[in-house]
Amino acid sequence: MAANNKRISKFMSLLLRHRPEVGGLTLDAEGYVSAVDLLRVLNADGHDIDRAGLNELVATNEKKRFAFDETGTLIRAVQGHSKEVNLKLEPVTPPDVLFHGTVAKFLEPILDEGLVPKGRQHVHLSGDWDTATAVGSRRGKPIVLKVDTAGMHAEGHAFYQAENGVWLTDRVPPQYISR
Ligand code: HQG
Repeated sequence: MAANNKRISKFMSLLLRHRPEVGGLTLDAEGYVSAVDLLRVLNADGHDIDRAGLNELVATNEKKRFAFDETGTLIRAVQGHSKEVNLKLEPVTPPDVLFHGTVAKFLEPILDEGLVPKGRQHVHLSGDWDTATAVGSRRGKPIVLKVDTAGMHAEGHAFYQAENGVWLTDRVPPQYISR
């Protein structure tokens, strides 16, 4: 991804997940804003990007963080929100095991109270060890935890998969977590 697009992607994550008001934007119930409005905000903030550039950014973003609606006029972040939005994801059966990347300082509270969403709307889980390692590495030396998703699912916990493949659930009680 071009350095320029990386900067724009970071600003878009702020606007579309956490603080749309920074750009004078309001997310609709499903987290969308008008692509025209978003471009206006990006341009006003000094980012040189037009609609073709936005299409390219969405298509090439390494974590597929953003998506247009089916009309192409609206855009949203596909996961990672702290703002309350209803992504309208259907519950799906997860693989038997999923992974969560974190760091040592969180281990004790996690094993004590389980995984909780903290600032976001969901706990984020990864489908494979390497992705979880990368997620944990954002904060330091990564620790990967295994989650017994089959056990959770059998007990009625709902799982969702965002458009970019990230697994989401409301919380993970400690008895389903192992190292
Ligand atoms: C930790 C990135 C103490 C949890 C990534 C994590 C991901 C607890 C932090 C996405 C805890 C929350 C999400 C407890 C959980 N006590 N700490 N009970 N339960 N934690 O950033 O999963 O690049 O909200 O281990 O790739 O790190 O933004 O979640 O360390 O997909 O697209 O609390 O963000 O994607 O941190 O990352 P986060 P996350 P993007």
